[in-house]
Amino acid sequence: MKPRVLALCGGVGGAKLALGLTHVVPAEALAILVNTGDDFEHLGLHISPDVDTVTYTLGGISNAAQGWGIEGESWAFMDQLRRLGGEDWFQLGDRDLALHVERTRRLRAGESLTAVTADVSARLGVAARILPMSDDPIRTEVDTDEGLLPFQRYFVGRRAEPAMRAIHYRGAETAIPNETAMAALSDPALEAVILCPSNPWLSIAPLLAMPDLRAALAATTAPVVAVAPIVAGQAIKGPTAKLMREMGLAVSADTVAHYYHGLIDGYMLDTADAELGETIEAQGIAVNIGPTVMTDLPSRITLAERAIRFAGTLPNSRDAPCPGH
Ligand code: FO1
Repeated sequence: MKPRVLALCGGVGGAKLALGLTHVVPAEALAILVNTGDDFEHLGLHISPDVDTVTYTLGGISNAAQGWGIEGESWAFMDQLRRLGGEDWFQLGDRDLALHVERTRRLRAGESLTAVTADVSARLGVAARILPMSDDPIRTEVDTDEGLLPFQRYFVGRRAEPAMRAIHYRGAETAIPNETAMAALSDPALEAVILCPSNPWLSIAPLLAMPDLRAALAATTAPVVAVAPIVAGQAIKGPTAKLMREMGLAVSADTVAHYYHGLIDGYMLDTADAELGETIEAQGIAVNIGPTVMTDLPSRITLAERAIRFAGTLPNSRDAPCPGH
């Protein structure tokens, strides 16, 4: 069945709303397009952190407090690796390691990341479709005052401390976007596209860096709704606010709305930012104001319900000339 709702997301923040959506949209009607720009080869293994975070979260086995990896993990592999002088800057739990080993074997045997992800997520009890954004390699690299860093070296290795100068999405220009997502975006029956509250520049931008996907998003007849990842000038988690400061951008929810301008019909603002509503509406983007901070499963489900309901009230107004321009 073609998806009726398509969610675009990265890791932790996105996975929370994706989980909420699985309680609101029937599994066979929901597809989640996930960032693979964080993927990398490590210890000879192909690791897909955002795909795995979404898979574990929807499979109900994620370490919610940590935001990544599996709950109740054991660390015998890492302990022994350290004793052997192996690279221990990136923590791989024993159960998580099994996925990286098996996925790497299957990729080397010629299977696509999409096919492996579909099988793995089904085996872990996930009914919704988890779609890697492309089977072609896209690698986020962060140009910093310490030089050019592959994403995980920046994010985990250096704890996102170096000052960011620029972000590159290597390979995005030529990567072929996931075909299920592309078909959904051109399907008149698609009811909503939800941009989850992941880091726009690190987790959503790699998706938008694929020209065909960006064009399909801009052209879709479905209403596109983004959920603000910034509340009252703060990022919920991760380096979003720091990156915005390093880009000389105001750390505010309306900065993100502007970044998505031309791609979104609606924007969900937290009540703390209600006063920003008017400036965002002046950009031709409808605004929905209410709690957007997800602290537990009920709040994720409520936000997902509101996002779908809000999308249902929106015409696809992107074609209309923006008032005031
Ligand atoms: N994040 C960390 O801060 N430290 C880690 O050691 C770490 C290991 C790890 C292993 C598997 C995985 O799927 C994710 C992991 N992450 C770790 C999180 C990961 O770097 C981020 O979730 C994404 O790349 C950014 O969204």
